[in-house]
Parts: sequence; C-alpha cells; structure tokens
Amino acid sequence: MVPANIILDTAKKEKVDMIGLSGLITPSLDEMIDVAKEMENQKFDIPVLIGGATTSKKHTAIKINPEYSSGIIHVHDASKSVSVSQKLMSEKKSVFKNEINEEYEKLKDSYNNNKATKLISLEEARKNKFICDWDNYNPTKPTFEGVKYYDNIPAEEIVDYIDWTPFFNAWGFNSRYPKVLENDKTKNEAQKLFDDGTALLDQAIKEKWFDAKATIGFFPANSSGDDIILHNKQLNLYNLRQQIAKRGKKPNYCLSDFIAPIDSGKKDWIGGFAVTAGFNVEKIGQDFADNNDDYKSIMIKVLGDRIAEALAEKMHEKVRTELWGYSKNECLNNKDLIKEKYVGIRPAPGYPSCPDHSEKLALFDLLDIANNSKLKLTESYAVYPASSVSGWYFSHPDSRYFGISRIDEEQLIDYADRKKMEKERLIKIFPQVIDL
Ligand code: B12
Repeated sequence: MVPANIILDTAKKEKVDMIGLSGLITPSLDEMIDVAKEMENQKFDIPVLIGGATTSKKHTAIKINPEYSSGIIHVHDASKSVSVSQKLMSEKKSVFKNEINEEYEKLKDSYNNNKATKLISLEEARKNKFICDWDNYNPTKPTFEGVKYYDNIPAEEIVDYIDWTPFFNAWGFNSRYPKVLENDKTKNEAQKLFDDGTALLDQAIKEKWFDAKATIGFFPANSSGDDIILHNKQLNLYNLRQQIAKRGKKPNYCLSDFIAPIDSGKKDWIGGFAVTAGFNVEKIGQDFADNNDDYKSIMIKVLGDRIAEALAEKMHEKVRTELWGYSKNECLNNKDLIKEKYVGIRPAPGYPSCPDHSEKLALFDLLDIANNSKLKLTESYAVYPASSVSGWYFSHPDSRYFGISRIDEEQLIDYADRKKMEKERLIKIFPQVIDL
C-alpha cells in the first residue's frame, strides 16, 4: 500500500487537480479513510476519486465521504473517470458535488435503517448452525499428512484450466467468455484481444517465463464451535459465522460447520494450498514497461493472474481425485470446474466466507511457505508476487460457498478474544462485514 504521506506530498508537489485511490483487497479500505482524514487535517480542497475491486459506492458513502469535506466520489469503472473529472472541473462542480452528497446521505440512511433490523445474536446464530450428518459419514483420510511442494510446474499443463472470463473483465468487457467473442457489439475488439493474449501466452510458454509453484498440505482437524482445531499443531483456525436473520430453515453458516466436531468422535482433515505463477511475471511486465510497451506489460500480468487461478483449479482437481482422493471417480470438464460442480470447496482468506485476510498467516505457517515457495505477505496481507492464490480445502459433500455478509460488535469482540488480536486491528482487515 502506498502510505498516505507519499500520496499527499506528491499531490502537493505536482499541484494535482484531484487524487485517485484504488483498492483491490479490503485492508485498503481503511487506509482510504485515513487518507481522507489526513486530507481534511491538511485542509486539502481537491476532490478524491475512489475505485477498485473491493470498493463500493456504499462503503464510500458511509465510511469515507464523511471524513472529508471537499468531495469524495466512487467511480465504478476507470473509463468513467474522464466524464466525472470533467464535471468536477467544470463551473457547475458544486452542483455536482451536492448531488453526490445527497445520494450518499440517502445510502447512509438506508444502511443505518437496515442494520437495526436484520442481525440475530451470536448465540442464536450458533444455535442455527449448519449440521452435517456426521453419524452417517466418515471423512476420507488424505494420502499424506503434512506438506508437499511442487516446483517448476510446466505452464502447458496449466493452460487448459484457464477461465477466460476474468481475462476479458480485466480489459473492461462485462460479458462472459465465449459469448464475448460471439456478441456483435464486442466480438471484433474481444477477438483481437484474445489473439494478442494467446499469442503472448504461447511465447511465455515456449520461453518458460512462468515459474509456477504449488504447496499443498493436509492436517488432522476437528471443529470446536466456530474454530477449527489442528491436532499436533500449536495453532487454531478462526472463522466468522453469518448473523443475518434467515428465512425458513436456512442455517447461519460458518466454515467450521463442515469439519467434524471434536465430540463427534470422527477423524477429519482440512487442506491448505498456496499457488503462484512465479516471481518472473513482475520482472517481465517491468521489462515491457521499460520498453514503452504498456499493453504487453499489462497483458503479461493479466496472463500471470490467469495462470495462478488456473493452477489453483488444477491442483484442486488433483487433490480431489488423487492427493486427498475423496472424489476419485470425478470426471469434469473445464466448464464444469468453472461452474464449481465438484465436491468440496476451496475458500480463500479474503473471500466472502472467510473475510479475515490475516488467517493467511496461519495458512502460510502450516504450509511452511518460508521454506518452499517463499511467497511473502505484505503488512496488509496481500501476497507477493501478485499472481498468487492461497486458501483452504474442505472435503465434506455438503460444504458450500457462502458469504458472511455482516456481523455485529458482539461477534467481533468474541472473535478478537478467540484469536487474541486487537479488535481495532481486525476492523482494519475486514471493515466491510462489521456493523458498528
Ligand atoms: C483478478 C483477481 C485476482 C488475481 C490478481 C490479483 C492481483 N494482481 O493482485 C489473482 C487471481 C491472482 C487474485 C488473487 C487474490 N484475490 Co482476487 N480478484 C481478482 C478479481 C477477479 C478481479 C480484480 C481485477 O483485477 N479486475 C480487473 C480490474 C481492471 O478491475 P478493478 O480492479 O475492479 O478496477 C476497475 C474499477 O474498480 C475501476 N478502478 C479501479 N481502481 C480505480 C481507481 C480510481 C481512482 C478510479 C476512478 C477507478 C478505479 O476501474 C477499473 C476498470 O473498470 C476480483 C473480483 C472482481 N470481480 O472484482 C478478485 C478479488 C479482488 N480478489 C480477492 C481476494 C480475496 C484475493 C486473494 C486474497 C485470495 C487468496 N486468499 O489467495 C488473492 C490475493 C492475491 C494477492 N496478490 O494478494 C477479493 C478481495 C475481497 C476483499 N474484500 O478483500 C476479490 C474482490 C474477490 C471476491 N469477490 O472476494 N485475484
């Protein structure tokens, strides 16, 4: 993350007309609030544009906008920043800013009205947990316990697992692959992009630009309430539970519901993984940039992201059919894999079911990352190199993806106690799910 003082000092030095802040993962959100506060302190009077995958109009309205009085605007798509900037620089800028402020006030009110009604107590949520039928189910024992490390995985073995939709999304297309290549409105531009992307991918494969690595581990585990206890290890895994009031018989999920409870007498396991397209992607991207080829510089990074995600998909398949082996007869094509038709899940710290990015510390520790793939966690728990994915494996056939959505302060305090981490620190890591 770029520290606030560097952003603000640069803005002053360059006499900029406005500042743009971009946030990919949630720890950036709180940093944006600090930048806004600091701008107010330093009496800045230029507008701030907010964007990035983890940001939203709602968060901007409720948490960032109130901290700064000279205009904070969420811009959903970078291409819209031109028209927004024009309005902000025009003579009618105060009319525009007032309209935005009114809209954000309304969003804030509707958020405050909603939050009063929809959450149930932590105790009630725990009573309404999801219960797997453990009496009639015996978890499969993985073929090994501990960690296996795979280095120099050839890219040609990974490419068939690529999901091309996010490739097009990264270049601003909203439709899915392959429809994006068929739609009359998008097909010409999309086809050109696809040809360029696949040509660069072919070159990258031939010249061995990627140094893909995967670390996989399986650990004996049982659940104890919302925590997952790892046997023979000095650490537990901590999870949040949904607190939204559910209709009908729908449960309040927590990831620990999918691991056999300690008092069930059943042996169970959890898996962990960390994969990367390698340390070369950034360097090659920089080489292109140094040669004034920004297009290829972005393209290779987007392809690196696709390789990382495809490797996560490939290794998950290997885990289900071979390494853990709980789905030995699975036979799914790439389309089925993208639709998540497999048994079990692979939630990643930071995703909606486990929004606490700091659980990556435990994951990296368990996988002994320092001694194998050597991925690094930044102070805001982003992974270096960027084209990397890490997460957990759950094997139970009823395990499913879900979102925590919102929790209240009671659960935050309970979680902070269990995890022995300051409540304030946690608020910075997953502010988007906490009702305060
Ligand atoms: C591509 C992607 C990846 C790639 C690359 C990540 C990277 N290079 O750092 C890979 C596959 C490697 C990846 C990994 C991870 N990811 Co990811 N990833 C995405 C994904 C699918 C798209 C993001 C993206 O690049 N989009 C394309 C760009 C162009 O779009 P954009 O960032 O939104 O920007 C647009 C606008 O927001 C706007 N904009 C952006 N910035 C700005 C700034 C200004 C001033 C303005 C005006 C506009 C603007 O303009 C852009 C064009 O329209 C999103 C989900 C999603 N659909 O958004 C998840 C997402 C960002 N990832 C997420 C997570 C959790 C992770 C992991 C932590 C998972 C894990 N445990 O391994 C890792 C972390 C990797 C790391 N290095 O730390 C979460 C973050 C959630 C959170 N609240 O923190 C998301 C939101 C998925 C989700 N739904 O949960 N990821």
